[in-house]
Amino acid sequence: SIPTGPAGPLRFPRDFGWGAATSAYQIEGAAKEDGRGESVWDTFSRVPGRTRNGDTGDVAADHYHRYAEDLDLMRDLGLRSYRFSISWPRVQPDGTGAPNQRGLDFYRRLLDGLHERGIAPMATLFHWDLPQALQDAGGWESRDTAHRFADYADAVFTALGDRVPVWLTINEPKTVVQNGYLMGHHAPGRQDPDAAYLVAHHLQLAHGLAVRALRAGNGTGRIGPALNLHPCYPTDDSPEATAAARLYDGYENRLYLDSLLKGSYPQDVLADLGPQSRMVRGIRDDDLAVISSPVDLLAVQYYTPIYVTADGSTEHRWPTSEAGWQQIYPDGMYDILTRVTRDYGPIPLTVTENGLPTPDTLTGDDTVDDSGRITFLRDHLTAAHRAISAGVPLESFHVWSMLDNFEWDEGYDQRWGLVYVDYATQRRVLKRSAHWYRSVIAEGGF
Ligand code: GBH
Repeated sequence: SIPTGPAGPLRFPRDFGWGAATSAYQIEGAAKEDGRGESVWDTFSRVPGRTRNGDTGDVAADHYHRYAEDLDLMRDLGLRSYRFSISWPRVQPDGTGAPNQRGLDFYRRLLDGLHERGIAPMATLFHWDLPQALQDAGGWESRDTAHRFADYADAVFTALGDRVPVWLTINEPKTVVQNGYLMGHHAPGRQDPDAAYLVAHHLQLAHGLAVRALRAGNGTGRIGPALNLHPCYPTDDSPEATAAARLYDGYENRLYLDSLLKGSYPQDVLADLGPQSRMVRGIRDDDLAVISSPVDLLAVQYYTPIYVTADGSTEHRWPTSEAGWQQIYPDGMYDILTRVTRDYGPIPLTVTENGLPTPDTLTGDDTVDDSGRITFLRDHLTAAHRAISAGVPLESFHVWSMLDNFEWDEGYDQRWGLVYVDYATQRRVLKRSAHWYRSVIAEGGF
């Protein structure tokens, strides 16, 4: 690895896509407005004990009403790219059928506002808010849901395709698999490993069908998947730890990357699941060809490494953030970006999420001192820059998140934003990190 001294300066490519990211259920609120249907997160967040303090996304950051103000903040920061997600139950309240025009209109206003401010949109089609009606019909355990997703994607491409240069299909299929179906602390709250990997297959299939729908229809723009990748390191150099880390890597990374970019599932994972697993029995002849339909770019989300012991359990090596699962390890950014390029070829990459929660408080003079976020982002951007220097075709980088928001089962306690949201008043205050990011964008580095 190329050493980079703290003396800087680091300069990114002139056209680098400096960005920030959000998702619909986490910021929009307006849960019952303009014909929006219910999603699995409306249901799940109402089950007692499922979210911290019983928090829900009913109001969230009220972005549905305050989007113009939020767009102005993005312009003030100088953002070049804004990644957001489209709420399926706003577009199709029951998950099927004719689109709800009022729901689409919101995204058209948002896209017009981005265009007016010179910010490139990046639209995610699915960030976990499955219409509850489709969950009632089997959810992602049902193969039919993949086809419903392609229909929904087609409706969105038709309505908004003239305004979106980059589409992302499914945000972090792995999180739906692991948190929704293995551990159960995300919607729909299941703990069923056999179901979980069938869900993985159907999410991958849904991605591929949506890619094909874009190519077949009127939609323009580029398209790709959004994966959260975790570098998996053995805790020692014994053959046992090395093998355990390799299999862990299969479940965390290759299950998704290989099927999308090589057209096959990793043999070690398939063997570990076994021929009688619902997933292996659920793979049909053409599925891998659909899943590996050529994409234009790959979106990578990096938060933490995983250290795997000889017996296949995990350990922490580095200080954790306010999110106990997150170890702060900037070199993991370099490792995962260079690894993807090495193993899967020079496909254009974007980082669509990177960030951390900090214990932010608003002081009397309206400042929020989140210096931990500045250090974190500076170190991860330095690692990303090192990857670019090593030949990784990285186009853009999006901080998670633009705004403080509903952090799923953690509710509103964890604050991930560049912008502080005072939920009592919905007032926005730029944190120190936002001021810092603005100068990074203006300078093209730091
Ligand atoms: C992303 O997920 C999401 O895309 C985004 O919506 C979210 O707000 C952001 O990150 C911050 O979390 O409790 O030990 O089971 C990141 C991947 C997967 C990280 C689930 C936390 C729970 C770990 N997340 N994981 S654990």
